[in-house]
Amino acid sequence: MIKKVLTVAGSDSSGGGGIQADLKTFQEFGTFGFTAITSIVTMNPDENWSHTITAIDPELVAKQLKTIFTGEPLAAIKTGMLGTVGAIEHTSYYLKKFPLANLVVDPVIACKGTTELLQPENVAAMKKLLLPKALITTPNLVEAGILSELGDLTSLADMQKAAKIIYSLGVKNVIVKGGHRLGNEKAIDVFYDGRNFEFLENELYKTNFNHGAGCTFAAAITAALAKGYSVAEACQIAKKFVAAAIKNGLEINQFLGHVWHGAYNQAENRMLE
Ligand code: PXL
Repeated sequence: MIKKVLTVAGSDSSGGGGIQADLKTFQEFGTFGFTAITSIVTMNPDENWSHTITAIDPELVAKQLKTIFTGEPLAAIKTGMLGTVGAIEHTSYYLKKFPLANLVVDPVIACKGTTELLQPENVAAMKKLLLPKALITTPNLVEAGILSELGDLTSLADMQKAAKIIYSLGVKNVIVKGGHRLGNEKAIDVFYDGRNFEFLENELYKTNFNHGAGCTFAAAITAALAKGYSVAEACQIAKKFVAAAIKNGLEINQFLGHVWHGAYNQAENRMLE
């Protein structure tokens, strides 16, 4: 039976991040994707691609969840941009009613191209209602700085410190993504399971076509968990998957370029175009 996987997240109208990244990634992993849309992000080419986030009414989020949680249980759930405290509360209700081990919380606190941070009350609700139920959370450097309340993180030691603090919020595993912001030669992530640290390394690709990388990474972890991989294995697989997606990034328009979610499975086929 194909594994059912859900993303509770925002819609990225530009197609590279958010639920679009999640569904494309779920499909590449051979899982069956469901979506509960919490917000819609639009970009304005007349204002240098400035982002606007429009939240969906929490009652409509609840209706989507009710639809999705009918029938065979889900194998894994990912949360991304959550829009409102109401959406977080409804998601938490369904996680209580239908407990599952494979919850991945991608703590989307800001997206590239906007200085608008997720409201502090959303961060508080995510910490209280979602992180304690999660198998893993996947903050980038900025998000890890906010969740840990350590502020700017500039070294691997800082990332380890933040991972420990975030772990203490009740999540079973933490992976802090160093990415290009760490300013290292390599793309290094710090994985912490409450006992040991592991460093996941990959070549750092010099590209601007990397929109959607974070969502794609967390979606790949979610799909790999659904397929039965351990959380450590899922992170390794996701790292390779997103590295291929970044390496094969695509220019979308004059403002941005996306990772290509199909690259891991299909990169060679592009040569035939
Ligand atoms: O990359 C973070 C992100 C997450 N979710 C949605 C987004 C973005 C960035 O644009 O649009 C819906």
